[in-house]
Amino acid sequence: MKTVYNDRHGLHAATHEFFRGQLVPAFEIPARADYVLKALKDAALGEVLAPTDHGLAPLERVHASAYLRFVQGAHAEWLALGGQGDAFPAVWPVRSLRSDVEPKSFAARMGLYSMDSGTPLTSGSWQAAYWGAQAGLSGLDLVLAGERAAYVLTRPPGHHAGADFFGGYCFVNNAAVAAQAALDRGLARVAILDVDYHHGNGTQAIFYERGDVFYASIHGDPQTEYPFFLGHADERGVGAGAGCNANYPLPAGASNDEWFAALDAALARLRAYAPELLIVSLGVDTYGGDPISHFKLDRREFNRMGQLLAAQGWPTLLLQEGGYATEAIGLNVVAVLQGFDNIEGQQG
Ligand code: SP5
Ligand code: ZN
Repeated sequence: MKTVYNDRHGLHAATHEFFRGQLVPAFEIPARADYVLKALKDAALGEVLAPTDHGLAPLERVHASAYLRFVQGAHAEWLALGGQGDAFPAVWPVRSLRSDVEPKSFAARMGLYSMDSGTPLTSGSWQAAYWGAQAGLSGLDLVLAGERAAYVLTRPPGHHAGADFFGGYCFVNNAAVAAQAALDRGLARVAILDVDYHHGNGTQAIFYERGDVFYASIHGDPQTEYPFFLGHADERGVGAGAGCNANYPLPAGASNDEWFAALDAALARLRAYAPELLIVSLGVDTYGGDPISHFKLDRREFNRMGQLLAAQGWPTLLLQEGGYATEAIGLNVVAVLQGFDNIEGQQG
């Protein structure tokens, strides 16, 4: 399988993030992608390509222009105000406060356009995230040109980013941008399967009222796991999107049998939807050794996951999301991709 590698990912390099009121070493770091790239090359998995530039327009199809403009200029604004290092939000327009007026204050706009304080906005966040979306679009080009599947190696991840907010280490929703671009290129039905440990609140919200994208997610129960405020089983879509959203929350500590039962159920829903393209939000923070997550998958299970995804027969775009056991992430991703490719070999 070919990989599109966002070679600008290292421009987003946070040192710290907030956790329980303290600055702790950042989890979402450049070494993550470096380890994956090394593992892909060691496994000789296929060609590694650079992204081509599709411009800002495909990002504006899912994100508010004012939000994209803000992220693009935010770190320079922060420095101009005397800020040092990475920028963090500290105040949010929660219930009863207005979010329809964009304040002049930088601190206020940081809050207006974010969902948490755990996402450092760095000098290179915009560049890295922009090129991540371009990598996703370039991977989509490969699949629409007839590749059975493509993998997009990028960071920061995307699935927590909403139409007009960042959070959960995410700034631009790569899966949503790619799904919308596929529709804009003439497809009628796209499925997004999100296997990251965390619910992809941004992706769900972007397509919640639409029937042309089916979002399915297996994740830690939001009662106890980030992002806490979305991802429950009773969220099924509304309006034209009614019945096109399926959440499979599992308790922290869930067994691998429970995880694969949820995958079976999610895939059955997707088969009934009959998508023309599958986009996989491929977080490998479901790994037993992940430092911030609580599922128990290992190499064997990642390989099986890849086989099951390939067995559906849909053109498939796999996009990197989370995974924070830095040294293991490369082998975990390769296990998924090898599982996918084996099935392809047996069928072909
Ligand atoms: C894309 C993705 O996987 N985003 C995850 C965002 C999680 N944000 C909350 C992180 C909480 C960190 N907890 C540290 C626990 C240390 N023992
Ligand atoms: Zn995650």
